[in-house]
Amino acid sequence: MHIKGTKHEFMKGLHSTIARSVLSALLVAGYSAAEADTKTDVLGKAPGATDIYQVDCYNDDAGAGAPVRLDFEVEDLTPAYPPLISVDVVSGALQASTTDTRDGDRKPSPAANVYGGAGPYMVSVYKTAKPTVQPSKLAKAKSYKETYRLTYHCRGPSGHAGTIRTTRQNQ
Ligand SMILES: [Ca+2]
Repeated sequence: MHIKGTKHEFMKGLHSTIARSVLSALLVAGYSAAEADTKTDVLGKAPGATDIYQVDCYNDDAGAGAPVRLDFEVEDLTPAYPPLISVDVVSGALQASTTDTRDGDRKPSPAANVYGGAGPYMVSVYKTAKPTVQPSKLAKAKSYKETYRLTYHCRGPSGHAGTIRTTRQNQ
């Protein structure tokens, strides 16, 4: 059983390595980098500091068709402080979130998406604490200023769809 599990983990790792290689190739080709939008900003010291953006997707008539979903991820940028950075996206009854669990490693959180069509998508970026932090020390562990880069990407059936971002709250 143990060997089987290890093999499974290995295959999972291999698949994600392949996925990363494909993504890198696309980035080198200027595909994803040119079409995804980013927003770099700061969350203040308050433990509950939250930045909220509204993202609306639309058919920009560039061939991708009507928008079907929003892809998103967040990267916790240096300097490395105790809080983790999470992003939560809601569109109607649909919701998804992702967290960058390693600060300053130049890698974003796992990508996530919400299939909310044109939206609007309410995108909240906020601080979370590592799971090992005791509840009584939660506020203190989150009371650091953090810099992040949010990446978001409206997509239609055939690729990039038009994207509009509006800041709703900046803390
Ligand atoms: Ca990271």
